[in-house]
Amino acid sequence: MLKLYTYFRSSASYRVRIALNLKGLAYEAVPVHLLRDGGQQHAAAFTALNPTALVPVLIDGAATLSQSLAIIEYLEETHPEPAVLPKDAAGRARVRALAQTIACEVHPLDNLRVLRYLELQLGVDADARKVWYRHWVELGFAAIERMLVEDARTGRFCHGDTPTLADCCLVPQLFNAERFGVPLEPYPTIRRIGEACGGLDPFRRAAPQAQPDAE
Ligand SMILES: N[C@@H](CCC(=O)N[C@@H](CS)C(=O)NCC(=O)O)C(=O)O
Repeated sequence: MLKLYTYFRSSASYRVRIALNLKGLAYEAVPVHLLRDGGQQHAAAFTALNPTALVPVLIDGAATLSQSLAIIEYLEETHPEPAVLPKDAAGRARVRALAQTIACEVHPLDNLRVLRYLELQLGVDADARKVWYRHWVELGFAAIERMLVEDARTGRFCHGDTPTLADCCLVPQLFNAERFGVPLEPYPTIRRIGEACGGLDPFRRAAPQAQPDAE
């Protein structure tokens, strides 16, 4: 059986949980507590699997995979249906661009280790860290809102009427934004898509509060 090293609140793990559920793939969840014991992602047993000390990691037989987008693309190649990437090259590029706007432009700046570095190494206080967090989410969400509104390929979901890799990334980022109190009024399309996804069982079962390690 597939094995996923995950943390309930990790949005990169949440992306992979959604994709696994959309594809109907059963997996064993192995919790990695990102705060306990100084962060279990730094334990030698975990960095042997992923030297970057980040979750998620997916184990599929002899294959040990890291990076959520690479993992989801792997799942797409090994279990093509139901697809989370469109059939046409331009559609795939659009979905990947939406996904990477979140995974490459927003999320890395607001990751736990970045916030901790601001706090512990640079002495940035809690209010300023919140301003930092919001800034990168707002910049990314403003761009994504436009990418969605200004493109006729946006449907019930980010691209058409079935969930794609873009929705796998958008929903966890939306969850994080709400958790950090980012005002979401300026992003009606993102909110509408978030609600559409929230109505689907694969998304509900992937949510942080539905995880065995939820606190
Ligand atoms: N680009 C990576 C990001 C992975 C990542 O940042 N994971 C976070 C949780 S969402 C993590 O493990 N953080 C641990 C830390 O910051 O020490 C991916 O998409 O898998």
